[in-house]
Amino acid sequence: MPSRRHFLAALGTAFVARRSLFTQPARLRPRPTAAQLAWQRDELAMFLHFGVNTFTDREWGDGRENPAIFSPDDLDARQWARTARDAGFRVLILTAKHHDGFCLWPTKTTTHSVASSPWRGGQGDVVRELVDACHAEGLGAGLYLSPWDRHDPSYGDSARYNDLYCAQLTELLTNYGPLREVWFDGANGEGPNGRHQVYDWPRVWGIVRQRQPNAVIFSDAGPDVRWIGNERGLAAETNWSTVDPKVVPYPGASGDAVMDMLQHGDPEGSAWRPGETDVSIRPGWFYHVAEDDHVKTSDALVDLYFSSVGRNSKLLLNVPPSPAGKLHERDVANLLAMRQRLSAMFAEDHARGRPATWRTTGARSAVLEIDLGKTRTISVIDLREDVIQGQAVARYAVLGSTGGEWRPLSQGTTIGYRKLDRFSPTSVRRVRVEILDAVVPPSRIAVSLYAQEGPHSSS
Ligand code: FUL
Repeated sequence: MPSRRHFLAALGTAFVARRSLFTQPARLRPRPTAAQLAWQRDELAMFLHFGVNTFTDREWGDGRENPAIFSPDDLDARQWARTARDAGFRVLILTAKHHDGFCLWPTKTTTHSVASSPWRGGQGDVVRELVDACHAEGLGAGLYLSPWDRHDPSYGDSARYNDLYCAQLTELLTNYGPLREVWFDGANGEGPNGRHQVYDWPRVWGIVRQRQPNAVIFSDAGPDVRWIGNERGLAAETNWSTVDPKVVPYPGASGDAVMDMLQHGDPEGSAWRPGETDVSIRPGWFYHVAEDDHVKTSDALVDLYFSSVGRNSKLLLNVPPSPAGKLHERDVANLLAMRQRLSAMFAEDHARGRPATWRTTGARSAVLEIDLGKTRTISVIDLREDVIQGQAVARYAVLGSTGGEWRPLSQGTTIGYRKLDRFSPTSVRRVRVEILDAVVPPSRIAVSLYAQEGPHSSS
């Protein structure tokens, strides 16, 4: 049993530790690396689930698929990349291998790949076509290599499979030029032989660092970018980019504390690890003809933008190619309509160039006030912290006035890279953003103000 003296000493240490966090100079707080910052500024990435499941109409293949079924007759990676670029996406991430173990590139590690398929006479390489298309359209490329492999007989023989997995990863990270993101999930089911596989994550991260030092590594457990904790496209209202790495020790860890950390982060966390929001434009991750009538509408896609990018996250939106090897026309149309709506909405910033004052009101509070010069109707506010300095704001309120009393427009907790609030259209001449609490003295925030639909909106 610890003595009372020990208990008080421990309490004292805890108190000092906590106090020192709040009095710590802002420069000691975690901050993003250049790669994490670039990742966040991209805002939108497109996920492409494509493989044998596209031809079997399944979500998870069992590893017994015959490579002969992989036969897209009109595969057009340029169409994927063009659509992504036109819709405002900056990066494409392809499932180089999903849980079924079928490799979309001609790997030397197994014959279970495109090399055994009739596509392009067995000479094709989807990863190469994706990377080339991204470069041609000025986009970045990323790859998802599922650790769970339901095909390979070595899966479950941990050391042997880890060698195979690392060899596959090394091929992908060596032969296709610079990648922007390497995507891992924690799925860890049984292999074909019913045995359990133990992954070697430190070795995997080490290979990425060595081969692609400028890429961010995504997994539940980071180390660069964390999962947001659901596949519905919802970052939490309170979303810190810092986490306590001990709470999510490895990809696929589960439990309430893990989910809480993934969704909210931790204001006192020691690691900068912002959340990525992955969701599909269709109910499934892979293409199913039966879901052609269930493609998310442009309104739903705009809502997803607000609930991810607009909550200090990044949107990784899955748009699965069809068996022909192309994005379906409905998905394309809805994506372009989403872009039109966002462009119209953000066309005119009523705060741009207007005089603004910033005044600190306490150790961890401040007020920003903007004079719009004339009365404007606004319904969207865009708040941004300078995250190069880290993340500080813990609570804020937005008010507007036409000259008389201040009326509340919106309120929230964290801001981070970008916080977007929508409210009913309101006429204002002055806008005030009150920073009510922060974990360190807050730096000046940036504010933009918009009407829901811009002046040139056609919809
Ligand atoms: C999960 C997988 O099990 C799903 O099939 C999908 O790939 C999703 C993005 O990640 O872990």
